[in-house]
Amino acid sequence: MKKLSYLLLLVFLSTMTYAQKGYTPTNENLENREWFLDAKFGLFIHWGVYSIMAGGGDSGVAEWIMNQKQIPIAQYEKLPSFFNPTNFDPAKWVSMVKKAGMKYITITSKHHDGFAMYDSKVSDYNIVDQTPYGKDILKALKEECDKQGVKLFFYYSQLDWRHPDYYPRGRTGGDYTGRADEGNWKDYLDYMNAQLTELLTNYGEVGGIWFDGMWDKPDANWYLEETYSLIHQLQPGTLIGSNHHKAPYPGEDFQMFERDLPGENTMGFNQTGTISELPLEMCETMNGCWGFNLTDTNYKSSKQLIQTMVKAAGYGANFLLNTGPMPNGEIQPENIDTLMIMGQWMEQYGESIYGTRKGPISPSKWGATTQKGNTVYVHILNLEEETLELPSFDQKIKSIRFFDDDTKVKFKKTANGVILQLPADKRNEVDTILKVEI
Ligand code: JFZ
Repeated sequence: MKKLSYLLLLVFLSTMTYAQKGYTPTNENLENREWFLDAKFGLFIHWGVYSIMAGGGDSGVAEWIMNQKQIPIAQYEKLPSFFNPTNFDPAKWVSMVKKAGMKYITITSKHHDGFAMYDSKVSDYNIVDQTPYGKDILKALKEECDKQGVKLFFYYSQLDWRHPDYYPRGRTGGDYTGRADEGNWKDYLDYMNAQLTELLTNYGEVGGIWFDGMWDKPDANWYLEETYSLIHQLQPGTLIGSNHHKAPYPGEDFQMFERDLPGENTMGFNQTGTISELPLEMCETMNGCWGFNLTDTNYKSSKQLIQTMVKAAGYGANFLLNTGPMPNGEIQPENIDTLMIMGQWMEQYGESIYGTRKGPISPSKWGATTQKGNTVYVHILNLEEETLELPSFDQKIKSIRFFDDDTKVKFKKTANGVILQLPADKRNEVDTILKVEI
């Protein structure tokens, strides 16, 4: 008897620590991971009632406005009645995504403010019940994605600034919200699981769930085992990823990096430095904000974004590029312009990105490499000199050609590898791509 209860305790403890312990992805899930690895480029969408505030004149504020400006729940709850995106045209959004060369969309189903952008039955704090618009935008978007062959992923915030049972509170969503100092954590998790069940039941095939917010309560027990196995039971093929900035937990199917290349930590978010064997994804903003901001015009150039995408691919990582749609339902014209330039680039050079894996030489200052079969693509992004020495590959080099005009690259063997001749007139301002046959 004693032995049995000890065993049960052990089982209990191990589920706490190990998330979805003993998780073996199904074949369908593994196939989706391959699809994900091939896809390389997706659109991140941060859209919610916070978009109406447009940052409130502060260039550093968007979807966090409730917390940053300490808006009590009772006041914030007025926002949904102003949300009426009459120009929302999912066909337009998805066509834009396709033209940009993107293969999937990850959209906020619920952000930290707790507002569901879909028809949730377990909470009336949602777009259908609370806004004059009254329609389920996730449903409309999913239908259009299915039509045009784009996969849809749902961002879901585990952190919730409004739910009374999100208690004890974490680092954010404190006293200003006006919530009582009580609540039942398990009830909150049940609520979250019920919302996830809705998302995985009512919207057909879901590409993935992109979790965020665990970092708000790093020491809490999130009972990941329950949540992850629920998701994989409902849809075994759905890819789970979480923005917890730690090494992946069992049950997760991909690893993400926020606003940094894998292994880098320029933003201070990615402290573990661990790069796992799972498929990787890096997310990035076009200006400095995720949600729509009227005054942040600090847009990254298409050149900069293409180069980051190429470097991400050099790590084998996808590039999830964000836009924050306006409250009228349209995408900012500046963002559309950038996406169209990236799409043209992908149309011309996609061969060196889609379907590739990381190349034999790790990304460094001068650029990155990708590989598909016997072809290695050398991407020269940043190089003043007209020569470049590459370390030797495992396999013998048969030929090296410039991607742009298919002419041969002159090279000399050295003790360490090869020295390439890269004359100025053969260089491409964004990315000089060499096709190396091995
Ligand atoms: C998170 C969200 O907070 C943000 O709104 C956006 O959705 C982004 C994609 O993900 O960003 C974070 C997450 C954690 C920290 C900061 C920003 N953190 O731990 O400081």
